[in-house]
Amino acid sequence: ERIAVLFDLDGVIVDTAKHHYLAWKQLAEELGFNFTVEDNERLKGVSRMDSLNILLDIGQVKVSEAEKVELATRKNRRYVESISHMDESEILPGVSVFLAELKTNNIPFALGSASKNAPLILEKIGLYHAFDAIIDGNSIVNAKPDPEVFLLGADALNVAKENCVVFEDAQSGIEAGKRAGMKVVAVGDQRILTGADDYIESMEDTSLSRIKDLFF
Ligand code: B16
Ligand code: MG
Repeated sequence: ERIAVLFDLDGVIVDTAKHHYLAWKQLAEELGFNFTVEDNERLKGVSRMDSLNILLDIGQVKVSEAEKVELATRKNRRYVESISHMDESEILPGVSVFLAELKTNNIPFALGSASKNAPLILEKIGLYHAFDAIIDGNSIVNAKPDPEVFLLGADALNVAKENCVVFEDAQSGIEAGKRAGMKVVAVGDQRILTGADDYIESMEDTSLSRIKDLFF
């Protein structure tokens, strides 16, 4: 039976959360309020516009739709500038070894990210051509926790959804994977993530034999 692996980007392949955080924090300060690292947890896996709405809610700030577009654009300009300096040294520990293991064993893998900047990030870290398919914020209508991003990934790889394993660091993404009918591995802090089929602290803690033993 053919199996496939679907990867979230931010928090699984690379840690872009800190770049997002600093760009959102600067925006919040310009709007006159503080934005903490804890607040930033709520934006993980969430689309750009939904993130802005959460941020404005935290600051109790009301703006027009046109201003929202301007604010999101301003944040993204800074975010893109800050990720433009990324390179392969920012690939998270364990990722390159695991991707090589999948390649060696002819297991196809795709990206399933909410980020519209995903192609740029993959380019910067030298992984753009490693993926068999890239599904990102530009390809989807419904953001996580909707399963769309992962279902499109399974389709692109032509693998049945029950034979797909999703790696996710965000609660919204774990939910998306489960709603897609897939196996989900939560990457990160076990105390804040729930509903997954396996929990690992870092990508160093997974392997093809582990997922085969657990799921297939
Ligand atoms: P952009 P993922 C998500 O990526 C991030 O976790 C989330 O914080 C961000 O708001 C979202 O992408 C949209 O990103 O503004 O670049 O389109 O975790 O789904 O890979
Ligand atoms: Mg993520």
